[in-house]
Amino acid sequence: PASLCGIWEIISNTNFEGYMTALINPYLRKIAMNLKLRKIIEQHGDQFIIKTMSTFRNYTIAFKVGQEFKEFTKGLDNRHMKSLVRWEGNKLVCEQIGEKKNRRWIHWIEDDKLHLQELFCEGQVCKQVF
Ligand code: RET
Repeated sequence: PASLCGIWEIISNTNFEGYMTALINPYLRKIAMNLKLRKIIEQHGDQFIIKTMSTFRNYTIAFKVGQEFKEFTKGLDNRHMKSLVRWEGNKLVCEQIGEKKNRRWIHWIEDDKLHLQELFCEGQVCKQVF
């Protein structure tokens, strides 16, 4: 599998507001809009720890590719999901099954940058580059 290891600083964030509109209240949204996000990815084979860091709050997930895990988006939208990550070529794809339809994210490396695309059912697509 590809390596996504590293400390990644955000360089662009497209339609983060749209994505958050589907998930959280306007108050939290306003705070989140102004955060400079950083991803810290630790990877040993198919075992991952992904930390989304900010001065306001951090969000961490740990999983093994191909193994369903219970995800609770603590401090984000506080929802419970069953999540499953798998490789699609060199892309890391996560399906998040829960209250929100078509919730998923995709990670990949391109031109030495970390791309993160988070999709949403209501047609919202947020695209972040680190
Ligand atoms: C923070 C701060 C509080 C408000 C919001 C946040 C958003 C976090 C997001 C994390 C996504 C993580 C993913 C990890 C997968 O590798 C920073 C917790 C809204 C959107 C997709």
